[in-house]
Amino acid sequence: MPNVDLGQYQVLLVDDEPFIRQLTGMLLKQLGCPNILESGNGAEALAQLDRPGAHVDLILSDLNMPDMDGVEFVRHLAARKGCPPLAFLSGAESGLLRAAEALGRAYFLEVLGALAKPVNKEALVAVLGRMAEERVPRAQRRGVEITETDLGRGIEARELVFHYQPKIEIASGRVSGAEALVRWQHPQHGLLFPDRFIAMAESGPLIGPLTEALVEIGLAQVQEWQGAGLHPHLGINLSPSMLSDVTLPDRFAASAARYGVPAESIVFEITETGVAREELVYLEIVTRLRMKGFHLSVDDFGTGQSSLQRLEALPFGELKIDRQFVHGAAKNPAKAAILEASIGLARTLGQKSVAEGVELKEDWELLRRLGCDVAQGYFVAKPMPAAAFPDWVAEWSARNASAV
Ligand code: G
Ligand code: G
Ligand code: MN
Repeated sequence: MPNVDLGQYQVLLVDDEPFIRQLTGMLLKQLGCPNILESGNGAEALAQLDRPGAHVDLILSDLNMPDMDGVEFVRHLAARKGCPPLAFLSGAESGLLRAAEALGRAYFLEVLGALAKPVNKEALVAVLGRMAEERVPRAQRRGVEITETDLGRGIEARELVFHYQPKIEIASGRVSGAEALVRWQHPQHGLLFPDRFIAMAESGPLIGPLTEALVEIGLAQVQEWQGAGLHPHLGINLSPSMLSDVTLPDRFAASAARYGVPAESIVFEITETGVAREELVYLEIVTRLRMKGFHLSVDDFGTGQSSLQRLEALPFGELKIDRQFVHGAAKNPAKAAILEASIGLARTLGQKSVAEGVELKEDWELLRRLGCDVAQGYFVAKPMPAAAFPDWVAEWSARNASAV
């Protein structure tokens, strides 16, 4: 169990069967999570959420309920501001649970998973764990209103930092790179995660300055590492909305030259949704990024709508398989099949396969058997501040050397 203090979380349980609410509530209490609200259907749950002063950190909701079922409930939740993360409970077939998950995600809700009823402890722990990561407890950041002006100020004041998560070559155990994940060290609100500000930036005028600032932070970091004899590739995320400015490749190349960092050290991770975009401008930008020597990676592969034909046509050298196909694959034949097919596809296209979200040893072993090239996830390490990275690499390398 990750280090979360569940005692301060408030959970809303939505199910029409009192027995299921009782059983699930009992398990939650056993896991150290005593603050539970209950509702018998979606309408009641919405009323609970609307009560003045009410706060909920996690919603566990049934799908099949009288009056307002789980699907309608999701639609209402999506229309609200600041909806807490949710997970579904259902006796329904697993295909239906997956469809409900997909629907929630399509509405941009944070869907943590689906639990078959009766809920077992292991599955519940997994959902609670997903809520945790190393995030600031939601209780501490509730009610924080982030504005564009504030973000603009934060960028200027250099309050954005990267945390770095190692990427490991599975066959050799070597550290092949790191992914840069942005955090905002906010003077009043503490450490803020990208879900709080990236989307806002993407839809407004800050997208340009933000992209520029992040690439500079990454380049400065690589320069520092190279000075210290470290040569990991650095993965930098680019949102599709950042790829509409044709001068980007030239500007990135000029920045890299200024820092004395070879373009080959940078891997731009671009989500598959972006890869699928038809615009010529997009095509031009990714092609020219590659021409300048930067590497390109298809992020979250398997969740977007890119066609296989386009994947073949674009100059991507790396396929990052989305964690939903990685986590638990060793025990889930459907996931394992998708994983195997994705790794095979990458190999056929001459691309490197990277599995993200590797949390379990058994999934790591499966990836090794399937011939996946690189793994990233909590099983190896969580994202860490820049200052911790060199020591971590030294420790990992020493442990790895003594293991072979
Ligand atoms: O750890 P995590 O919460 O950092 O990241 C959540 C998501 O936010 C990632 O999947 C990634 O898509 C996005 N993200 C993280 N860092 C960056 C960044 O520097 N730039 C962009 N555009 N997206 C990022
Ligand atoms: O979409 P993007 O690939 O850029 O995703 C990176 C996100 O995944 C970050 O939010 C990061 O913190 C998170 N992450 C990294 N490793 C794991 C893991 O093992 N499990 C889970 N649940 N999330 C992870
Ligand atoms: Mn990424």
